[in-house]
Amino acid sequence: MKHFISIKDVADLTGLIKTSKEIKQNPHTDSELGRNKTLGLVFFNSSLRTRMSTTRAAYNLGMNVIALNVSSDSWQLEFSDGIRMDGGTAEHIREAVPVLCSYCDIIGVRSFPALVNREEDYSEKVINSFIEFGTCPIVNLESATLHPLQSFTDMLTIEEFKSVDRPKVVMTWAPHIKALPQAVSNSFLQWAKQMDFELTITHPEGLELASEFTEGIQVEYNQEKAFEKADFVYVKNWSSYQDYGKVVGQPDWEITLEKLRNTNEAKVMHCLPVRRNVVIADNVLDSDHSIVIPQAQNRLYTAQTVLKEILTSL
Ligand code: AN0
Ligand code: CP
Repeated sequence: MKHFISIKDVADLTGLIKTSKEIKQNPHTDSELGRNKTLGLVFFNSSLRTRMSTTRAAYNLGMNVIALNVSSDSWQLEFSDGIRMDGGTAEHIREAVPVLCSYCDIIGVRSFPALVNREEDYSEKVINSFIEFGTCPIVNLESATLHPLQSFTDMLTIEEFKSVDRPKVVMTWAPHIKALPQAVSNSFLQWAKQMDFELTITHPEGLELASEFTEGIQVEYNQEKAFEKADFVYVKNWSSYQDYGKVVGQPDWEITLEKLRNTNEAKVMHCLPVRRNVVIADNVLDSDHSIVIPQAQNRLYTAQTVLKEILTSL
């Protein structure tokens, strides 16, 4: 594996999931693989899971890790070409990335969308600049439109918790007070499509995601109907794609225990962080339905799998 940007960088998904299960059983088998190699983690936005799990994964492989919080620690970076840099930006991405690559063997990048200009966000300017100007492998730690480390984790988690060969997996929109990216949802669909799932999306009308991600997947606007016999309920808020970045209310779409009664004792998943009693009710998060903690724990093993794949092909 050269870069890890999306599912398109995965040649063998079944094999990748198998490797992550092996790493989970024996996380210290490859503790020499990354000896004298350094992972750089570049954060344009906040993180708890991605930062900690990727760091721990790198340590399990014997790597060194350096993290940079761009917004608070570093220079404000310029991405536009041919401009006179007499404003707020002090360093151009054309210098910053090659310099970072001269210190690091692999670089992970987290950069959320601005949620103002759809075309600009969906052009993936930030992560593509790291690929274009970098000389080392790049790992997507959640870009403007995709979060592949999360999705890989979600597939591993469903594989572990499923009780039937072909589970019914329902991805549901849920309310939130802020404008959130579509990245987790887009990416979940990209990965889930490759699995043997009965896959359904449910959301209020008008909250359709980009058709490139939803093509071929059943959309059910009635949440109650969508939940019938579900084995997994995957919960995520996203801001509007059509009316780009708009926050949609709909508090009645919150996931409550009552709503799970016609499911097949569904396991409830969420990438976290989750706002309690806005997105998911306490009585769900504190019940046996919730698998959000083992799901988050799996971030460690999938991150380690991706780093191992890249280290092996350096
Ligand atoms: C982010 C999102 O929705 O993409 C990160 C999730 C992993 N969530 C928030 O900003 C709350
Ligand atoms: N799920 C996830 O990526 O969490 P963080 O934003 O805390 O990294």
